[in-house]
Amino acid sequence: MKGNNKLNQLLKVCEGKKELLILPHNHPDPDSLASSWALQYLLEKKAGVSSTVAYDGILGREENRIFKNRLQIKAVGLRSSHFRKFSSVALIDCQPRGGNVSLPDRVDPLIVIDHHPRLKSTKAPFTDIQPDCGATATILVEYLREAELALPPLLATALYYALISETQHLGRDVTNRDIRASTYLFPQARHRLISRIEHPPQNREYFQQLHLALGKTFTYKTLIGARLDDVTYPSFVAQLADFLVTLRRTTWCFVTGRYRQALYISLRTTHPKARAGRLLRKVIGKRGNAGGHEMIAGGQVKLAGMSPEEKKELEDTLFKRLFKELGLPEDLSPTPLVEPEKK
Ligand SMILES: [Mn+2]
Repeated sequence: MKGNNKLNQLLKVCEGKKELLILPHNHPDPDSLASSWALQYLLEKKAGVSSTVAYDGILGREENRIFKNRLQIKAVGLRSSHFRKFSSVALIDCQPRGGNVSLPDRVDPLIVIDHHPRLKSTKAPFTDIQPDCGATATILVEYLREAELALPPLLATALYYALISETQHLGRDVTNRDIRASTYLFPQARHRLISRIEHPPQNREYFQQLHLALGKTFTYKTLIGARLDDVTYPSFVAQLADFLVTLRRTTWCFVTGRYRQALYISLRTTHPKARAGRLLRKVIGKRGNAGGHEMIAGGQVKLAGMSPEEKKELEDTLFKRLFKELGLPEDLSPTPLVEPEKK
């Protein structure tokens, strides 16, 4: 079996290593955090390697914060000193030069495990890139099963939540491998805890941000879009895109939002075979980075040094390029999603 080879290879590259730095992508989501934890657990038990999980950026979504807290995930904020302290690095749910992980150019990772399409530049002593998995968690579950390791209940819960949150309960960009992984995890996961994570208490700022965002949302034929200015956390862009694409008769959704010195972009579609990732890479081009699957894709463009006009122009360009790719006329006039209340 292929998995067997991969597990042995992974353990082999870790031979003689004492400590490893595990990096999920920036502003990590449950898939990247749970998968990082699973790798940490696997290597500790099977290779005697201890590791630290560190991430750059913030956990913005309340779901993600409560996920990390309730499941007691030991991930710390990334510091530049981490790269001096650790001689070996593993990238999880992302790839070097993918634009969404703060890996210094001079650092070559030892391990790269991801489910996004392989970047041409991705090279490491160990790589396992499986774009036909709906979540990186699936790849790690396969290793853990191969290694015949029993899972602590909270790790099983984290991996199960990673799978269902990444795939909207196995409805989006999934294959049989994801379903097998979730079937294995299901009896071990703590479902009441998962329900709490899925429905966290939200603060007022969240509703305020949602209100402002809906006011900036428009439709063009079967596209729904929003150009948010500053957002309070970057994953709000993806969160809003998931929400907006539920509008009846909508087949595409495109949302942009600015956070610090970057523009975050999310693309969603209701077509199961639409190759959203490829489309978004075409739209963004060399301006930034993008990755994704059939139905979901995300990307970033650096905004450092741009004037307000240049930022606007960039957003105009991205929307125009998207219209062209989708065959929408450029001169369509947008319809606001919600009309302001008449006094
Ligand atoms: Mn993922």
